Amino acid sequence: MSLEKKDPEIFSLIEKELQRQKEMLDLIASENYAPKEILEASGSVLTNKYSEGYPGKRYYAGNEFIDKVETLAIERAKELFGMPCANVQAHSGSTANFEAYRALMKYGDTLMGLKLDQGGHLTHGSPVNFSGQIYNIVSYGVDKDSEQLDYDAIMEQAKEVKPKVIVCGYTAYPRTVYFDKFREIADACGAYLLCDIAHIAGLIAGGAHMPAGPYADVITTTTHKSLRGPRGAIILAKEEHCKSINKGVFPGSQGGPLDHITAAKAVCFHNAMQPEFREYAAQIVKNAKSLAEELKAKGFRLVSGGTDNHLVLVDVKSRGLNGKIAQNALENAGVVCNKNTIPYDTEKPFVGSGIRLGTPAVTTRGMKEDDMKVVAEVFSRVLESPEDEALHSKVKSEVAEFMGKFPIYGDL
Ligand code: DSN
Repeated sequence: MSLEKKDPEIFSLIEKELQRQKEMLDLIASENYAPKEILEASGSVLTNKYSEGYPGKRYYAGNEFIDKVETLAIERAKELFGMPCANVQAHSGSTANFEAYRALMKYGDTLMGLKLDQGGHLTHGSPVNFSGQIYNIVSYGVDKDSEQLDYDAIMEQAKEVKPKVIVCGYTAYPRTVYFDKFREIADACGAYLLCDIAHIAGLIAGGAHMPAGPYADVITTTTHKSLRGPRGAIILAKEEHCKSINKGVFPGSQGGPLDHITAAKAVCFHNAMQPEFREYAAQIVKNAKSLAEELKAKGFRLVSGGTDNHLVLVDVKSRGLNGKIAQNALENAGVVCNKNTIPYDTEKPFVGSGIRLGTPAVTTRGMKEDDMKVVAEVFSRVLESPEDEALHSKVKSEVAEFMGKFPIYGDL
């Protein structure tokens, strides 16, 4: 029996969500539209299987085909990111970081990551997260004037602190991450280098950002952001960490892997190896740069002055707003994005002085540089009148019409 007949309530909510996704302009830098083949694999009968363990060494029988699926995912991940070892069972980016830290550090060891309110992630040492509670955190920041990483200052700090692990890779940093410089820093203080490439994995896979593979000891990434795969994560590592990472994932912190998601990850890696994906990654960056220029032309101040990657961080405080007000007004006008702190923010994280915008999702829908003019115009119109509800609902209809030109999922 179909879902529609079995559970019409949930069916109808999924239908409504699909409609919302079709009509709204998604500028959330960490979101994307997984292609149909990814939905197909992740909605497959592989969800029925238990396969604790690894290919060839499972705790349950009946894993003949699951072994082949997981081996394919592992081999493709290694090839895509240029690392000798891959664990494709991590359920999420946060668990991947937890598992990677446990493989590299003892509890209480020192971890150096970027401050959360300057573009880091909760798992990079926030006091409200396990990372800030079980490791000794010494955070680094961005330079106050350039709002960019100051590699000399990080080097100095790292030499003094001597961390066991340095994390680089961010959630709200619009500039290139120079993994080679981080390698030098890690070598100078005897630290392991963990590159959390979740946001830019698709750019790296598509050749639009420098690779992390040649420099990292360990790489963690989600698979559903710019990489455009299923919701999940992987861990890549140098050979010497392979065993401890695998043991850390299973049995260290997880039980059975999600085999349907593993299959979808394998499909995602296959897609990311195709020439079209290189075009996609390049277009994400072109679109972000175009959006940045358009916003600047409309008088918005951008953190760090622009972008090198898929995201733009707009300082809305300089326009007399805060992130929360701006996010709500934009949502009412059919634009989904998120409030964000900006470096040296004086607002609380739930309010923030910034809005983070990203182009992976709109690029999947086929938008090009010229379309960013429309996006910037909508953004500007709404934020000029953040309390004008009549305007917001007018803009919402216009946005829905505009999005109709960039269909997703065709007949779905
Ligand atoms: N929640 C993700 C983001 O939006 O950047 C990070 O995990």
